[in-house]
Amino acid sequence: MQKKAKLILTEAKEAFEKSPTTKLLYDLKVKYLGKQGLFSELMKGLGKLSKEDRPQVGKEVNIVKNELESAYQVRLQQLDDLEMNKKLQTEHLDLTLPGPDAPRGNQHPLTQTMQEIVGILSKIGFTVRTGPLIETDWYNFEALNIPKDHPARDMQDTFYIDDTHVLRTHTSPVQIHTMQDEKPPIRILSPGSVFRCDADVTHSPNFYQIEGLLIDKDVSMAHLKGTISFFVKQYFGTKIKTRFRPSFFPFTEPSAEVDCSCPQCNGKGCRICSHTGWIEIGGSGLVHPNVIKSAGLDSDEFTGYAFGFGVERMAMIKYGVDDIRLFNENDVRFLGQFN
Ligand code: FA5
Repeated sequence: MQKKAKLILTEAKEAFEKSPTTKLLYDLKVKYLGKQGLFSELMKGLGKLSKEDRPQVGKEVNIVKNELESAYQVRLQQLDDLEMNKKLQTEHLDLTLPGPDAPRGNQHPLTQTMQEIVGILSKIGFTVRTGPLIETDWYNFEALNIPKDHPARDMQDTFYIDDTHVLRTHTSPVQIHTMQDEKPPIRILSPGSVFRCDADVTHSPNFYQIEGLLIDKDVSMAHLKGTISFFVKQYFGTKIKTRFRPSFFPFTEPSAEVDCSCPQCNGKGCRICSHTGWIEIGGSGLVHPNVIKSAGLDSDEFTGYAFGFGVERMAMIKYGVDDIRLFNENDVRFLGQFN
């Protein structure tokens, strides 16, 4: 048996030496050292030997097998080196080629929309002011001329925190904070998160509004209309028209809903504008004297206008997005389109 083992070793070593590639060398390894290879076959013969001879013969055959395994490793290393050298001689690495581009992130479309709106209105003197997300009932409602039990409270489904605190339902309370803190003339914008118990494809329970407030002397609807028409043309394009529809907000008098002609169909009527040619973007009006008084200013001396736009609504109209939930799903295939 030992003799046979040595014969296999000699034959295999010769075959390993002659093998020109690592692939063929591996095939030889299987032939000689594999589970069903020649050595395994030989080992089966151990069982036929006497108990006394078996350990010694087994030991010697194993030594031969180990020698064959190291012969394989030596040849493998030689072939690996040869193949690598050949590659290095024939293939060239061009270190001057640019690497693959790292994927670039971009700002969230709502952040971009808010920055764009602020950018436009800051050109005509508006500055940014923020307010708390948790408001007292007084700031969110009463100071804005919405007393308790007033039916107007039903216009906004409110998340109450306790009897006197709410998640603000609109950015209008910032009007009060600003009038309390600053002296007229006041010209501010307030972008931020608001909350309402409201959810469908165009309504979200947590969305963004941008509030505008101007307080000065002798402010009229003409000033409001001029500002909003300027803004709409800057944001959507010069072809877009603005329409003011009489409406009701307790904190403005008179009040008007602001519509713009649909930028997707240029006012012809499409799915985005429910085939009316017009889309509502927000509410507006002249600040109610009661609101000016609540904030501690003299309503005989000062007048003002205010408006509040839905930021998601503005982005949806401009980019033709038909489902508000897309903004919060964090799908990079959607968000990456606003690069
Ligand atoms: C208000 O919130 C008033 N505070 C706006 C205002 C400010 C009027 C100053 C007068 C003076 P309204 O509830 O209509 O109004 O909301 C304003 C805009 O927010 C809507 O036109 C719409 O664009 C957007 N909006 C309202 N509810 C949702 C919602 N659930 N999801 C997304 N956008 C909404």
